[in-house]
Amino acid sequence: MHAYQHDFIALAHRAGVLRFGSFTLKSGRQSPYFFNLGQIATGAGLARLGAAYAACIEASGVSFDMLFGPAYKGIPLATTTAIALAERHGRDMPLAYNRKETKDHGEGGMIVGAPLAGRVLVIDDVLTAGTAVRESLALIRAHGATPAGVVIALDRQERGTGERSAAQELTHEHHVPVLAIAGLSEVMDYADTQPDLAVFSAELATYRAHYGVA
Ligand code: OMP
Repeated sequence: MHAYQHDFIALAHRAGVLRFGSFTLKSGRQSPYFFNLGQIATGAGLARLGAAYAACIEASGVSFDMLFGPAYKGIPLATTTAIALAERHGRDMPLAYNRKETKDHGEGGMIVGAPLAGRVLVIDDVLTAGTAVRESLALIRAHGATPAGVVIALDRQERGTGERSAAQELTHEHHVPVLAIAGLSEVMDYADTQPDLAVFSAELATYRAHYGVA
C-alpha cells in the first residue's frame, strides 16, 4: 500500500467516512464496512479530497476532455476535483453534472455546466456492483459523447454481474480505465494495523471470500 493510500484510509476512518459494523448495500449485500464520502462536509475536507482525486488522475495519465459528476454525490466530487486540477496541476478542464429531476421551466435539460462532448471522465464515490457507474456511462453516450474513464475514491473490489470484478466488467464492456484512490485491499491492510478493528479484520476476509474476485 502506498503512503498516500494509508493516509487516505486513516483520514476516512477518522472522519467517519469509513465505518465498520453491519450495513445493507444498494446491491442487497450485507457488508461489514461502509464508505460514505458524504461525511466529508467541510471546505478543508473537500479540498483534500479533490487533491486526492486530481493526484490519482494525474498519476494515471488518462486522456480526457472534461469531467462529469453524477447526481448527487458526484457533483461536489467532480467540482472539487476540477478545482484541484486547475490550481495544483494547471489544467482548467470543463465540468458538467446532471440533475435527477426533469425541469419544466428555466434553462431545462438534464445536464448542467459544460455541454457533454468529447472524452468524458466520470468522477464518482464508490464502486460496488457497478450499477451507478453504468448509468453515468449510458448518459454520456446518450449525449453523443465518449466515456474516457471512471475515477472513484473506493473500489470495493467486488464481483459485478459475473465472475469478474465490477471494475473489470466496466473496462471490458466500455473500454475505459477504472481508477481508484484506494480499494478493499487497502481497507483490509489498514484494519489489520488497528488493534480495535481486529474483530472486523476477520469479517472483512469472510466478506471478500464471498463477494470479492478470486
Ligand atoms: P453500485 O451501483 O452497486 O456500484 O454501488 C455504488 C453506490 O452504492 C455508491 O455510489 C453509493 O451510493 C453506494 N455505496 C456507498 O456509498 N458506499 C459503500 O461502501 C457501498 C455502497 C453500496 O451501496 O454498494
